[in-house]
Amino acid sequence: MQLTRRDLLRWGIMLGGGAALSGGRRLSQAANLPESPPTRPFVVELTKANGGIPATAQPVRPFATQADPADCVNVDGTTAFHVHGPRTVPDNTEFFLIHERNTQHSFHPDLPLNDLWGYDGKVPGPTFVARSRSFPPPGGGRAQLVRFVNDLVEGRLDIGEPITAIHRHGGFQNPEDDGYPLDTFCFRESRDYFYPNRAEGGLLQNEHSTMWYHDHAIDITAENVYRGLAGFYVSFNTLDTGNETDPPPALGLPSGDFDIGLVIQDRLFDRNGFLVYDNFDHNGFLGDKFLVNGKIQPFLKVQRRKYRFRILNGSSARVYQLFLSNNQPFVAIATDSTLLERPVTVQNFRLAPAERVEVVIDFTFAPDEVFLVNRLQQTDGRKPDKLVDPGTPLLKFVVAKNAVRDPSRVPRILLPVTEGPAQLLPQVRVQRRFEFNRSNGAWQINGEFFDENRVDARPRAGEPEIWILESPGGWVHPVHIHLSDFFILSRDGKTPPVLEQGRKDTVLIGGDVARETRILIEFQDSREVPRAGDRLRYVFHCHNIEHEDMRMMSQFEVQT
Ligand SMILES: [Cu+2]
Repeated sequence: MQLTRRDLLRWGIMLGGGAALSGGRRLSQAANLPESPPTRPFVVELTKANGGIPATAQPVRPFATQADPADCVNVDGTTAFHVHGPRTVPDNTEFFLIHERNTQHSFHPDLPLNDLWGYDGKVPGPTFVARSRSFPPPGGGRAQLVRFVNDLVEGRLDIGEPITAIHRHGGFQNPEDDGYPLDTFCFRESRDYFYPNRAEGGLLQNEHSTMWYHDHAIDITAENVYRGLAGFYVSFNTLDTGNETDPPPALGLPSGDFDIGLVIQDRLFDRNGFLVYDNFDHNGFLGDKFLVNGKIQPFLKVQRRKYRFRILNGSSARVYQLFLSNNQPFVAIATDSTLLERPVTVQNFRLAPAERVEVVIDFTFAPDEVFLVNRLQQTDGRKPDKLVDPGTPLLKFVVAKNAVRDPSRVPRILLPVTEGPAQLLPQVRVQRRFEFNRSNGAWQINGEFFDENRVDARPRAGEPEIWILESPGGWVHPVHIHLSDFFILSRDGKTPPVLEQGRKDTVLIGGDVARETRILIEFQDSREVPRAGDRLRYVFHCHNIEHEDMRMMSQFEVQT
């Protein structure tokens, strides 16, 4: 009989906390994992036709909203915590209907089709496009309501559990719409998620750009995401209009076919070419094949002009450091959900799980072939090993022969920051410390496993706080805090590097990065009508998803 992660959690953490996991070393011993079969690099093109460039989610006719399901039983025996009645939505809300379903997915022509799970049967899922209601672009901003329906069956891969919750990562949304890990829905059930699409605190500087949505079900997130449940959710506003021909003050960033999300993931396959996942690896699962938008080492045809790429690390545990093969720099314009105040030119950048960096690459004078290369070697979940040369090319850009007219621009100021650390620090009255550590083969924050009955912080809405995130054990942890973005104040007492000076929702701590990271965070009430006297519950956790599933997660309640 094979023990699954679910069994471990049932018999281990659920019954006895850490003690029952004292055999964790033996239990977590990695199985004898295969090496993936060879695949020819750069034979698959990223196209709209093959899903390598994800389709845009299309709205449907408005439908009656429904109450949240309450009876889906999680693998640890819990049921939903937030069970609300039908959502009341603003009049012009856009409605979407997305089925989570099995799909026969082609990673590569040298491998057989794999029975994955996709939103709308797509891997990655369709890209949602939102327009802010706080600062709408021409055309107006609208709230969105998405009904996700669970049509998943186990199928031909023993990966994941058909129990799902959806988190819009980086999104400013209400607790019942945030994919709180207990708030799941099972086979043939559905759940409505309301996305306000408003800027946190009503500030232009907090307008969101690149979010993503993915599964967040308690204890099984890693497997469910690994099997395909992830997609992009992008947002535009009065400055970032999504149309490069709009005159200033619109930013004029590359748009339309020249604005492309790229999600990078690693995967492992058995000798027959079927996806492998190791339930016993609680340190962080690593693959030896690299996907961009669900395809192994694909290529993308580009024109001789500027492109905006929204690059997301959708891997479980792997950290990347990305370079261009022609030594051309990247012009970074956003980190995580938010545009930077000013564009930053970098030769390379690090990308931890769940982080996003948006870059503009100008191919006008590029050679005919340019490769996006990962030069960071990583052999286990602890931390990356070192930079290597030449590294692994992930994606080949095939550059067209002739230059084209390029109306897009990268202005010197992208999103002015009016409430930065200088304005917020004098208001700070509360400081909290969170230590991320390993215990008996599982993962803890301040010496505790995630427990839905325990709340570890009660910040007040609108009152900025300093959180000190510490990883003393030498492991790296990409820490993600739901609801609100934050500023990184310091890395082991030093000013953070330039790409960490914008607003973030995920921060890599520990390892060679920094033992102690200080952040400045202020939570806001995301409800349509904020109300005093409530407690809004959200989680924060390690986004090395195996660590998250082995309970390196905690929760806070925003006091309104
Ligand atoms: Cu971790």
